[in-house]
Amino acid sequence: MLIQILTLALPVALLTNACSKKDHKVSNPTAVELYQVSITAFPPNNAQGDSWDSEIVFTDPFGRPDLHLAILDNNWDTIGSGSGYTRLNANHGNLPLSFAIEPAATVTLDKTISVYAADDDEFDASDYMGSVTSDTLSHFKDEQPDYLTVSSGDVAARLYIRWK
Ligand SMILES: [Ca+2]
Ligand SMILES: [Ca+2]
Repeated sequence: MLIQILTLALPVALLTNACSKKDHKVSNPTAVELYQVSITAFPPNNAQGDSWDSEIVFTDPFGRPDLHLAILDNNWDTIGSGSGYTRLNANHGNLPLSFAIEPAATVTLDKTISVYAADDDEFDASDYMGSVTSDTLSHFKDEQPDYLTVSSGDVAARLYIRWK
């Protein structure tokens, strides 16, 4: 419960803090550079309520997920990806999980940013976990926050951006 409260309270505190840094604002921004994604929540089990991987795999008897991301804009173009995580603890003890986006993705303000999360599988197609999508980036150009908080269903993330 304590972790849940901290997860809810922290973004509000940081966002408020970001608002006060007026000296860092870009005049007439035209794009953002997405350089990091932090996953703050993802579903503990698949849609059938089972662990993400078969428990008969001898290298991982607990069926822990292998979390991988794809970053898309609203034209469905892939604009970036991050290195993945293999065999995460089923208890989510490692959240938030940070993914460096390299090279950083430049996204113009008329677009949205979507993050697709999946359990990567060695021998068949990845298992879809969920996705989150930001508002159109121009909605944030006056405030110019350091990151956007996005959530949908069991997936939540922060999108860390630089204004350009
Ligand atoms: Ca799987
Ligand atoms: Ca897997």
